[in-house]
Amino acid sequence: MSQQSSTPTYELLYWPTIPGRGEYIRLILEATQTPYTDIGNASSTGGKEVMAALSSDKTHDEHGNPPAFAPPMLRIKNAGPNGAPLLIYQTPSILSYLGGKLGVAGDGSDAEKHWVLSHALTALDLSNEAHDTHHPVAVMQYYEDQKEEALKKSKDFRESRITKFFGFFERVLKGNEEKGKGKYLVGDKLSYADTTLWQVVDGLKFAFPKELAARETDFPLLMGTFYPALKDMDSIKAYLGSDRRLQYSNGLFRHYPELDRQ
Ligand SMILES: N[C@@H](CCC(=O)N[C@@H](CS)C(=O)NCC(=O)O)C(=O)O
Repeated sequence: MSQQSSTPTYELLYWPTIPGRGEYIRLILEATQTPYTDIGNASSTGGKEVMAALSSDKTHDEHGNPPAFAPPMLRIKNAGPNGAPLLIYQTPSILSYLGGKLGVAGDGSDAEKHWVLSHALTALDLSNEAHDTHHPVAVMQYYEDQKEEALKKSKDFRESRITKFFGFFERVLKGNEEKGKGKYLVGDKLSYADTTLWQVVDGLKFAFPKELAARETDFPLLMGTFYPALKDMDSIKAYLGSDRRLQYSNGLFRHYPELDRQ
């Protein structure tokens, strides 16, 4: 699916139909109204194209890019050596690349650039821990085969990890309140750390609705200012209302009622 019919510079390669970690990339492209093609969802053969880019037996692709371990990947036209397409992977590597190109990595200073990266990495740590609540033992096995461990993992995640991470981000927002007004983690404008944290909070609201509702007022800046403000930003609001925003299902953020607060 793409925002326009001409061929955009940026191509997202991610599994079709689920938001997953691809969503961290989509959100910053959408927030900045940057045209892109979501290869996995753009056609019925998109999934195969994503798979082909991951082909495990190659040492390089036809343009000289080294192999990518896992999606999301970003392909950028003419950005590689000798004008070849550049292929990069790892969510934070892609975000950091786009952050610099799209002006959403702070004010251009080294300080803000690295604060943005650090906060985005911390939000992605929380995202990884959320994934581990339903797959605490083996990534490639079914949830049903690790349910007992998932119950224990989720209890600890809900009671100590969500609170620790949310408490941390509340403190960051508070420390930056003069410039960021509770809406931005760094400085006085949107960065990819904000969109990444927003997506983690939104995913957790889907996965653990009771837990998040119970904790809503414990983090007034994060839940009362930051979360609704980003959701209400014109570009993000338009995106969230479009069919490009995929529904949560059996991906990174999953809703199993038994793992939520009882
Ligand atoms: N740290 C990587 C994790 C990538 C990852 O786990 N991707 C998932 C989809 S969201 C996948 O398909 N992984 C395959 C695997 O790990 O074997 C990132 O943030 O990009």
